[in-house]
Amino acid sequence: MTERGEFSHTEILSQPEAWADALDVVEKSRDGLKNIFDATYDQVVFTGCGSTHYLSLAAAALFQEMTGKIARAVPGGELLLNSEAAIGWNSNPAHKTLLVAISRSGSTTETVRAVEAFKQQQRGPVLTITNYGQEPLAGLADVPLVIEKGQEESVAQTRSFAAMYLAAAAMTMLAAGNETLRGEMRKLPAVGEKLLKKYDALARETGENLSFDRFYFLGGGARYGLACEGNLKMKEMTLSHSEPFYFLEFRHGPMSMVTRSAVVVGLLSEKNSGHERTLLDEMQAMGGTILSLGEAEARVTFESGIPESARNVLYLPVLQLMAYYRSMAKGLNPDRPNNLTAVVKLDL
Ligand code: F1P
Repeated sequence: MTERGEFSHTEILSQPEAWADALDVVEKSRDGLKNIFDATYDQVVFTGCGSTHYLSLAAAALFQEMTGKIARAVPGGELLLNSEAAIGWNSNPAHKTLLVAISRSGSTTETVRAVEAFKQQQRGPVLTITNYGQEPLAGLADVPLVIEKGQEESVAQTRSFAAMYLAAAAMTMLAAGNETLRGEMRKLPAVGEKLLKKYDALARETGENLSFDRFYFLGGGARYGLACEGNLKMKEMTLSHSEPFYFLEFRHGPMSMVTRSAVVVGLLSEKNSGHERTLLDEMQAMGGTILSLGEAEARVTFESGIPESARNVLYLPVLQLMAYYRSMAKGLNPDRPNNLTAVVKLDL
């Protein structure tokens, strides 16, 4: 019999191993991936549900930034039910779309059915990123990326998400022909280990402070999707009000919600940190508690020495730990969130 929260805690702390596995999987699949990326396609669509939709948001932004190709994220349910609005070009079969389907389980109904329809309509090649290679999704891919070390018992995704994100980021560097950055990513597991140890106390102190009743996660560019995931962890694991925003968007209304019981989490970039820090200072002046994360001069400081576009996974561990500690402090079980199952199966 496992203790309440034991799976989540173990999985969060062990995730650097899963990160290394993700990088190995991309390396082993590099020839198959290069064939796909060297072929012609007009756009890339990343799809997933829940956490893996948020992963898709982060991956699409990074892919677009690194390759210059049009890339976007579409939830699996939208790709299945509103494909014309989601990716268009039904009317012009000449346009090719590269579909990257992401799913921890590899069996979420919307994602699997959307990929089946995409293939049936012969819209283009399919890549998948998953943790369970025996489930349907992997079998639908031209090149399946299966990160077994990311498998987990907890319903809330933690190490699975970070590992799948790393695979997507490493695949992106391959597509961009940037082997230097893909090589730099090999340093990430060691930095992840360091962050999990160095900031465990901070994550615990913030997580266990139940005077906080609302959490806002701010991020820009490829960091916005990760801000969305931090928001979902807070909802799933702790049943707390939380919301993600693009950094500067927060001023345009939502900041009215900042009170002394609010935590504003800033996923600081390197190039825009001036604007971002100014906004966080304003929120602090309103009484909010600030938690900034970034490479330097932040409450959680990575000091990784890794270039910005290769290190975004580093925002995740402390945010996952904070949600875990809050869940435990509230007497909840982060392994089994309210009303949730590990996989959503529908009779569509
Ligand atoms: C997708 C998902 C998770 C969510 C919950 C239910 O699963 O919606 O994002 O946190 O666990 O399933 P998957 O397609 O990534 O397996």
